[in-house]
Amino acid sequence: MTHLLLTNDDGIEAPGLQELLVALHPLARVSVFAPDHNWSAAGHTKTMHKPLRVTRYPLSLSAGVDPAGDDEVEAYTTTGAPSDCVALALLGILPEKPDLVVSGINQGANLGHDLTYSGTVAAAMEAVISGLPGIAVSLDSFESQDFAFAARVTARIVEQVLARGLPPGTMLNVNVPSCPADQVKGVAITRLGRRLYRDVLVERRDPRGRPYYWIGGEPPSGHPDEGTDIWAMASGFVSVTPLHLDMTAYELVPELEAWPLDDIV
Ligand SMILES: [Mn+2]
Repeated sequence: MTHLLLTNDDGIEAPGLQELLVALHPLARVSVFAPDHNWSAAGHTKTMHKPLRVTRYPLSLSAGVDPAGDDEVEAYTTTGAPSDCVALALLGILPEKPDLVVSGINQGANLGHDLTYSGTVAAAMEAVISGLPGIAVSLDSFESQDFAFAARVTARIVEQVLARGLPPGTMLNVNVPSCPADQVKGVAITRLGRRLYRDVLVERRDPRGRPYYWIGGEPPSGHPDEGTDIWAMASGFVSVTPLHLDMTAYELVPELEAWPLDDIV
């Protein structure tokens, strides 16, 4: 039977994970391995300098709606980051290796340069590094708790990935607009856009008068270049961006080969 590993970066109690669990359950056996607290913007972490705890977590399809329901799923929570969750699961805590790793549904879009910060995307990248396909899914809202449409979209994409596979070393980054489902224009296959961050330095004083800092400011905006993930969110499309982990700037290789560095050795 097909086996999915579900994780996220908002933590195992997040409503986006619960909604996705319910949507994916009819497609496959689903195991959950998610952090015990919110790791948003934790990026790709490999915890090396402290031990990681793993505990079984009582997660069920009915999520407390039916306390007597016998619908508990195999779920684990850890003190580690989202990428640690995937590593721990695949290194042997899950008795059977999954066929696909799905991360989400994140509260807040992951677009353009966000991918370098995102714990949601990092978990899918960890799957790719381990030789499995990965899908990261985010809802373009920091407030809306309505993950139903995003969960349905993800189930459809998961079906396609299970049927067709993804080439080795690749993953999908999915973002879903948070407008009502009947206003979504369709699915756009996109490239990464360019984020515009509006971070500001916020200085405060501790009780002993010493300064400390927050990275504050407004949520990021972005350049809505047509065909990008940022454009898709601005235009009401579901965005599906195929990614690989090869970050080489191939166009720069010939230029750098022309640099006069031959006399170094
Ligand atoms: Mn998050």
